[in-house]
Amino acid sequence: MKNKWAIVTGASSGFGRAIAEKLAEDGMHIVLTGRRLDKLNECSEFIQKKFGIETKILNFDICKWQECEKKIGELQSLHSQIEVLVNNAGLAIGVDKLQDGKISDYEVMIDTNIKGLLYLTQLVLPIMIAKNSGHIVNIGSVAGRWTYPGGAVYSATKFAVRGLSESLRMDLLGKNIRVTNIEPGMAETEFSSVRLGSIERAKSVYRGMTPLSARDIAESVSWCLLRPKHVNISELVIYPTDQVGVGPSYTHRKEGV
Ligand code: NDP
Ligand code: 8X3
Repeated sequence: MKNKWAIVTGASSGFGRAIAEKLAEDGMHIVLTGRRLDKLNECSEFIQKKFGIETKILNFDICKWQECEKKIGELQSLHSQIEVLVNNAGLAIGVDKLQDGKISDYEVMIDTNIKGLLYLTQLVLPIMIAKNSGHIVNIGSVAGRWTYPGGAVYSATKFAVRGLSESLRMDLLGKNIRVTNIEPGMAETEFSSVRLGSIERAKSVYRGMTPLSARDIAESVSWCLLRPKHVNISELVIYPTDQVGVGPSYTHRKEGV
């Protein structure tokens, strides 16, 4: 992985930040993407200093095709070294039942989790195909396998990530490009604050249980990337030990906490 570049979307927080750090630790140079420039700058400085690797920041909204096209176009000089795309940027908004939710929230989830992932993949694939080498890691979710009340549209977007990952692996047969779908359960990042709109409400999601950490997922991404080139880890479902399914009834919580 030395002298190779990885593009990590949503590197301004949570999994993306931890993945950027772990891949930098593995010796990769990192393209950091996201909308919050201050957070990307902070991550960039931190990993450059700590691991002595190079970074490039692409500050854009993944929902906007023209911004994606323009920003990925800035990577021309790195084409021969781009080996990895981690499609991580994503979010859930709200926990309303389908009939009660807002169309605008549904659109944001679909635009980010499906269309954004598709845009970046479409833009980066020709670079990988041209050099007959690459690895695309999609961050799906256990919600892409099992659903729960109030999770319809988020779940649907992650089912789409699973479908796209499966199809892409088939379309790329013979091109020496690996495709991995990582499907985490509950992990404490900014995910629940974004979804529920408050840090206090987010805290209650993890009350009395031990969630996954962003580092847990970053280490799994690194492990998949570091398998020999003939080994493609197609899917990884990763639950915290205290969670065995999606939805409240499948989470173990300590009494009185
Ligand atoms: P965070 O909220 O901590 O991080 C989400 C990241 O996505 C941020 O860096 C954010 O950057 C980026 N992002 C969101 N919208 C956009 C956009 N329009 N354009 C560019 N970047 C965007 O959550 P997580 O780290 O937990 O989430 C990462 C992925 O993991 C998501 O796909 C999520 O669905 C998935 N996941 C999370 C789980 C969890 O329990 N935490 C479990 C399973 C899957 P910025 O705001 O700066 O643009
Ligand atoms: C989110 C996973 O279990 O919190 O992608 O719904 S879960």
